[in-house]
Amino acid sequence: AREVLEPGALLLRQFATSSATIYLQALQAVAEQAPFRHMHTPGGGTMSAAMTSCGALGWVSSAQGYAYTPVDPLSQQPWPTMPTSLFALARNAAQTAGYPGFTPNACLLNCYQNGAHMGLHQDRDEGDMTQPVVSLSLGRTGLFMWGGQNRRDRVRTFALDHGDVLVWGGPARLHYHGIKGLAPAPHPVTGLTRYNITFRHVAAPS
Ligand code: MD5
Ligand code: FE
Repeated sequence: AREVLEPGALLLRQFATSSATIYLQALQAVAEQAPFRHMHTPGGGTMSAAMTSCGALGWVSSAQGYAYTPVDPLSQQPWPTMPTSLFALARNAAQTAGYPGFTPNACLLNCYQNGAHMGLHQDRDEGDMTQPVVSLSLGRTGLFMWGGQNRRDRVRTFALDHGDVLVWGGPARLHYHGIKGLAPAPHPVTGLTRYNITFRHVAAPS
């Protein structure tokens, strides 16, 4: 099923469900090389979602700020290669949503356990705003908050279930969004854990 949240933003419910086992295996393989970790924020806090990355560039947060880096600061090695199954899923979802030729080079993996959330924010570190962001939800249901171009705009909440894919671009690319929390019920495969994988095209720094 396709739900247009608003122009540029499409929710492809259950788009990834039939191959979800493959995506979860790919995620585990990435996490073996580059483990999930709780990053620090420029404001002095610690993120409640644990994160890691794969692909040419990984997103890192630290006391120094946010950045996309080619090297994992934990291992000082390049991030793991983006699994071809994940690249293909993202490209296929973007194409389905009307963004052909998506070439993600940064893949951020988020892991939410009880009590984890992600405050309202914009994704604005990518440099290239012409390509969409694609997000894949796996495991326990997350409560997704979705606002507008201004922080004070009205926020709606949607459940993001196992296998749901969001594609976000064009006029919606800079909308505020976040994760309020997790639904109470455990997931049959991942238990109390929710994973979210976002795919972006990050421009070379100029
Ligand atoms: C998550 N992740 O479920 C959330 C939401 C992030 C992030 O927000 O930056 O890692 S995934 C849905 C999403 C991703 C990127 C952009 C937008 C929504 N958006 O512009 O609304 O872990
Ligand atoms: Fe985001």
